[in-house]
Amino acid sequence: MSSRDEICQLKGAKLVLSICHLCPWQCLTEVYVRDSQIVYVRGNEEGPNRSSRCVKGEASAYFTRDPDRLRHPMVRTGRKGEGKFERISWDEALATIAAKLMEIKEKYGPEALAFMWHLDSNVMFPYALFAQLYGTPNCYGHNAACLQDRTLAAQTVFGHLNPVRDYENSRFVMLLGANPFEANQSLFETAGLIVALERGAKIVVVDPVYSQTAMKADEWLPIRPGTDGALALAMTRVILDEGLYDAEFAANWILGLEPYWEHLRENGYDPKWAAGITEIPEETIVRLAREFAAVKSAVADVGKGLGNYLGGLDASRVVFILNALTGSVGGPGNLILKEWAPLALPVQIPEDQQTMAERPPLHTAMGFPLAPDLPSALLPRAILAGEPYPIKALFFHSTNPVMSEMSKADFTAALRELELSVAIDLYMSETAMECDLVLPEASQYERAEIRQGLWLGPQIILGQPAVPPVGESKPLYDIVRDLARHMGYGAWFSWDSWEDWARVALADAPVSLEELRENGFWSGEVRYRNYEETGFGTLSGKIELFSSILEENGYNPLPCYISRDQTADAGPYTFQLVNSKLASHCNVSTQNNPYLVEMVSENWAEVNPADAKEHGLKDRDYAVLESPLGEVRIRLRLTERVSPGVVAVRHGHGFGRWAGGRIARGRGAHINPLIGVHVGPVSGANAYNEGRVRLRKA
Ligand SMILES: Nc1nc2c(c(=O)[nH]1)N[C@H]1C(S)=C(S)[C@@H](COP(=O)(O)OP(=O)(O)OC[C@H]3O[C@@H](n4cnc5c(=O)[nH]c(N)nc54)[C@H](O)[C@@H]3O)O[C@H]1N2
Ligand SMILES: Nc1nc2c(c(=O)[nH]1)N[C@H]1C(S)=C(S)[C@@H](COP(=O)(O)OP(=O)(O)OC[C@H]3O[C@@H](n4cnc5c(=O)[nH]c(N)nc54)[C@H](O)[C@@H]3O)O[C@H]1N2
Ligand code: SF4
Ligand SMILES: [Mo]
Repeated sequence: MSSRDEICQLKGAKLVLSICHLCPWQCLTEVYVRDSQIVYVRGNEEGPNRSSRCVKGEASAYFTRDPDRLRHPMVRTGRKGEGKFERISWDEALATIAAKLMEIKEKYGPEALAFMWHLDSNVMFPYALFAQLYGTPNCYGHNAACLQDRTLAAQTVFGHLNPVRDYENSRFVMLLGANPFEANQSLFETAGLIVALERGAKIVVVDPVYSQTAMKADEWLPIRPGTDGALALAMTRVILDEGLYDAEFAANWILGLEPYWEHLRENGYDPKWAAGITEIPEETIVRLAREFAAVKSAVADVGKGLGNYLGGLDASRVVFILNALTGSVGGPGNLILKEWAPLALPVQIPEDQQTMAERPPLHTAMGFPLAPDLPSALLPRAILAGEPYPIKALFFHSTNPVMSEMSKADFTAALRELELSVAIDLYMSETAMECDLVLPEASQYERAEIRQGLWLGPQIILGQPAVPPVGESKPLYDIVRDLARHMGYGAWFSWDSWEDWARVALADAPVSLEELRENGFWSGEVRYRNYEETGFGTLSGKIELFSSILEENGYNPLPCYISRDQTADAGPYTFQLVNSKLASHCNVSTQNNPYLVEMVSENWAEVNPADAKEHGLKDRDYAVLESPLGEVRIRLRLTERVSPGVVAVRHGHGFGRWAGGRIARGRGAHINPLIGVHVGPVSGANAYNEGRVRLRKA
C-alpha cells in the first residue's frame, strides 16, 4: 500500500492534489479531506520537494476554518479610513463597482484604473477584463516590494527574469543577503541545499546577521550593511586579474568583458578598496574569489539583503557577473535559465476586440521604463499629484500595501483621494479597511489554479479545490466573471466550472487536465546550457557585462558601487535598521494563524550587547526605535548574531487594528512607518534597509 493510501485509511480521508500558496513559492501539496474539512496536508511525495513542508505549509489548512475570515462582500458606510463597513450582496457590490468603473473610464480614460496583486496566477482573469477589454495598461504585481533588483539584474545580465538555482548539484554555494533556511523559497531549493551540504559542498553566507543559513554554512562573512556590491566587484577583479575566468566561454558568450575589466581598474575596484568598505579582510576576498573560480559548479546568488538597499541593482548584477566569469551559467549546479511551459491564457480576447490604451503604462510614465513592475512606493504620490496622469480607481488582490510598503501614511492618504478602491482579500486587511468595497476571496485550498511551476525545467502545476469556500467567498475567476457581466463583457467569461477555463489554458500543453488531476503536476526536461541553442535573452544574445539595454535607456551600462556615505546622512540616527523574514510567518499573511502564533507570537529587535550596554538596555526590555518619521515600541533581544550598529527586525507583525484578525491584532511592532520612501533609481525597487533609527529605553 502506498503511503498516500495509508494516510487515507488512517484518517478516513480522501486525497486531493493541490498547491500550497501561503507564500509565493506554491509547493505541490497533498490535501487530505474528510467531511469537507482538511485533516492533514503534506508535500506531494512525487513532486520536486519530496513531501517536505515548511512550518507555514504545515499550518496552512487553518485558513480554511479561521472564523475571522471575510465571509461576505462589505461596503464602507463611514468616512474613508474610519473602518465602518456593512454586509452587501455580491450583486450590489459588483453592480456598484461596474458603474463606477464605467464612469471613471468616461471621465479620465481607462488608464485611471490600476490593478495590483501579489501572488496569484488567476490574475490572468482580471488581466483579460481590465487590460484587454477595459483598456488600462496598469495591471501590476508587487515585485517592487519584493525581489525587483534581482529580477532586473538578471534581465540585464542574462536576459532572463528569474534564473533558478540548482543548489543540489553545486559544490560551492555563496549566498549574499539570502537566507533560505528561514526565508524559504521554493522548498525544492532548500531541499537541494541540504543535499549539497550532505555531499560536502562548501557554503559561504554573506550577511550582517548570523542567520540560520549562516549557522549551517562553512563560512559566515558579517558584512557592513549595504556594501555587497564592493565585495562582488573586488571578487570579479581578482578573477580577471589572475586569469581565473573561463576565456573560451567569455569569447563566445560574454559581451563587454574588456570594458568591464577596464572599468574595475579605472575606479580602483580591488580587494584592498573593498576591504575598507565591507569590513571583510582583503585576504578573505582574494581567497574567496580564487576558491569560487576553481569550482566549476560554484554558484553565487542574491536575496533581498542586497535589493533592500539603493545600490541593490548594481550589486546584484555584479554577483551575476561573478557566475558568468566562471562559465558555469546554465550548467549543473549554477543558475538555470528556466524554460516555461506552454500555458495559454484561460480567457482569450482576439486582438481586434481588445481596447488599446492611449497612455503608456504607469512605470514608463513615471520615469522607470526598465522597471519589471510598478515602482509601487511612488504610486501614492503620483495619485496625490495627479502626475503623470490621473489614477482614480485601485484594485488590490492578495496585497496589503498599507502594511507592506514603506509608507503607510502615503498609502492611506492616497487611498482617501480615490473615487473607487476595492480590496479582494481573505481578511479585512489594513488596506481593505481603507477601501470602499471589500470582496472575500476563496482561499488556496478552496479554489483552482493552473500555474507555471518554479523549479528547474518547464512545469505545469494544478491547484484543485479541496473544500468548499468559506461563507460567500469566491475564487477570483468567478469574481471577475460576475463583474464582467455587470460591465457588459460577460460573453467572454462564459464558464460554468473551473474545468471549462482550465481546458482552454491547457490547449497547447503536453498534458491533459485529467492527467494533471491525477498527478498534480507535469514536469518537462531540464535543459542545461539551453543558451547554446537559443542564445541569451539580452539584446546581444550574450551575457552582458556592459548592458546594451541600460545604455539604450540612458543609464550607466557598467555596474558601479554606490557609496553608503552618499546615501545615508543619518545625523543622530546611527543604527542601520535591517529587515528580514521570520521562518514561521509569511509577510503580513499569517499572524492570525494560532499554530504559527504559538511558535512566534511577536517580532523583536536584535541588537549587539555592546550597543545595548552603551544605551543602558537589557535583554527582553522594551525599547523605543525612533526615526525622523516616528517611533515604535519593540522587545529587544541582545545577541552577538548582529554586528554593532545594526538593529535587525523581522518583518510582518505590528498590526494596530487589523480588523479581521483577532489573534493578530496588536502583536509586535510595525516598523515600516519608520523607514521612509527609498526607491532604486533604475529598478524602482523598495529599499527597505535604508532606514536609520536610534534606540532608547521604553
Ligand atoms: N518563512 C518565510 N519565508 C519566506 C517569506 C516569509 O515572510 N517567511 N517571504 C518570502 C518572500 S516574499 C521573499 S521575497 C523571500 C525573501 O528571501 P530572502 O531574501 O532570503 O529573505 P530576507 O529575510 O528578506 O533577507 C535575507 C537576508 O539578508 C540579510 N541582509 C540584510 N542586509 C544585508 C546586507 O547589506 N548584505 C547582505 N549580504 N545581507 C543582508 C538579512 O539579515 C537576511 O538574513 O522569502 C520568501 N520566503
Ligand atoms: N519592512 C519590510 N517590509 C516588507 C518586507 C520586508 O522584508 N521588510 N518584505 C517585502 C516583501 S519581500 C514582500 S513580497 C511584500 C509582501 O507584501 P504584500 O504584497 O502586502 O503581501 P503579503 O504580505 O503576503 O499579503 C498581503 C495580503 O494578502 C492577503 N491574502 C493572503 N492569501 C490570500 C488569498 O489567497 N487571496 C486573497 N485575495 N488575499 C490573500 C492577506 O490577508 C494580506 O492582507 O512585503 C514587503 N514588505
Ligand atoms: S514554502 Fe511553505 S508556505 Fe510557501 S508554498 Fe511552500 S509549503 Fe507553502
Ligand atoms: Mo517578497
